[in-house]
Amino acid sequence: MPSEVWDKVKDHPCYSESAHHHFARMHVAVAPACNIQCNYCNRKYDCANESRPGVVSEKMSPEQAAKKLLVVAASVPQLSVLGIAGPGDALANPEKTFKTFELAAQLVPDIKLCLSTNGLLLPDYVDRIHALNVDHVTITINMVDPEIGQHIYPWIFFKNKRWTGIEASQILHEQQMKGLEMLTERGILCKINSVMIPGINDQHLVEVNRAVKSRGAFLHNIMPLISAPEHGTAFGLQGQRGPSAQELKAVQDKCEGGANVMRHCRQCRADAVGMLNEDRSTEFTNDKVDAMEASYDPTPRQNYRELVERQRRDRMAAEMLSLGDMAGLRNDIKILIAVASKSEGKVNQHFGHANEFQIYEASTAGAKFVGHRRVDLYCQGGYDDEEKLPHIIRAINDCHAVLVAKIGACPRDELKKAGIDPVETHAFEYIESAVIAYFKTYLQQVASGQIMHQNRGDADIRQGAYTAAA
Ligand code: CLF
Ligand code: SF4
Repeated sequence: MPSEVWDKVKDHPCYSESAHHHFARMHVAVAPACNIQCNYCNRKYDCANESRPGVVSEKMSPEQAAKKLLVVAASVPQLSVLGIAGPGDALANPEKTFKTFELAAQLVPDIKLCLSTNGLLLPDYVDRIHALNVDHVTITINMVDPEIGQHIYPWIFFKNKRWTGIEASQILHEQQMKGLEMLTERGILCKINSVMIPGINDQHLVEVNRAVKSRGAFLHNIMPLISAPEHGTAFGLQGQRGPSAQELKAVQDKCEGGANVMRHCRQCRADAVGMLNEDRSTEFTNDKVDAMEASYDPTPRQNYRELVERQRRDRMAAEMLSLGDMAGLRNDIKILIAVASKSEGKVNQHFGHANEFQIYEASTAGAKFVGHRRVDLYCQGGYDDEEKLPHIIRAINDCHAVLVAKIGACPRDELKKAGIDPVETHAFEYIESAVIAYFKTYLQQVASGQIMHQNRGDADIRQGAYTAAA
């Protein structure tokens, strides 16, 4: 990656997989209105592009958003990005969105500004986005063929008129492509979000990937449809299902070689605060922020960035070291390994405390991050919730092993029965080197005949994103 691009993404938890182990984002919900209807969104809830439907956010003014940024930056040194991702569309609320960015840049000059939009009004605002130094823009593009689009978008509102059917999708598509081209011409990094809807656009996403790559998109984030009936979305009510874990991975894999594929998106809320795998929004509600005082101090933030640079160097050195000695081992085997990690890119979480597992694909080429699986907590603070265990096992059912800092006897036995190896021996190691070390042992056991390699089945994707701790 060219160094000027790396400098832009290395601290952005969404644009760099490596950064998401170290850096946090916050969203401010200053944009309630929307100008289109997506069949996966229920307007009573947050924007499904960037948050789970079903979690109501507190809306706020640009001034409240700026104060919240100051407070969060003072107490969360990992914070590197301020995003506007709804709960409607950032550009359907342009004055509030741009005022918020102006205030943010004045108050916390080292914050990155990030905007997410459906793209309908993008061509009108690209120059303003550029002038404000917003150098990360996400466009949700679910199709490049209006025939397909008409099954996703029942209507749009454009130039004082409501459009429906194929005409609506044609306009949306043209605006999205034009907006993307205008952004990349100006050197703004663009990420494309696509919701994978089985039977509607799943196979078409490869074409979407090609189309956005040819227009300069930096990253393509393919996310599973969330469509539980209780969310009240059109798709949810029609019984439209989301993809399984292996279906999602297959489409992401097919897109490899085109625009870079993002696989670590957590489909967060429009008011999310914290690392991608957590939500601290309830610590920073409007009334709590009103009562707090804060001022901008760059020193702890700079110290934290230096610490991360040291950890990154260590992690890479450990990975390189572990990659030795692969010669002679079978290179036709790939396995998935689930990892419980809370921070720093290490195997450092107890099985029962994990609200997600990171999934790595191990092969003789190394350890590659391929996704994550959200789960309900097994340990409920003082007791274990046995009913959760079958769901957790189904979420990592396609994995051969799960690496954890620690695990109790009951889940260990159940995992073994399901054919998943629970492993504590790599506790507190960096993930990549731990995954490679486990895989080497696995291949050696296959070579010696101690075990027989078998492919695993599919796994479930849990509906819904993180909710804040109570
Ligand atoms: Fe927010 Fe989006 Fe910016 Fe990230 S989220 S506006 S690019 S700072 Fe990130 Fe959240 Fe996925 Fe979005 S994990 S939903 S991709
Ligand atoms: Fe909902 Fe976002 Fe689609 Fe608007 S763009 S309908 S808020 S998902």
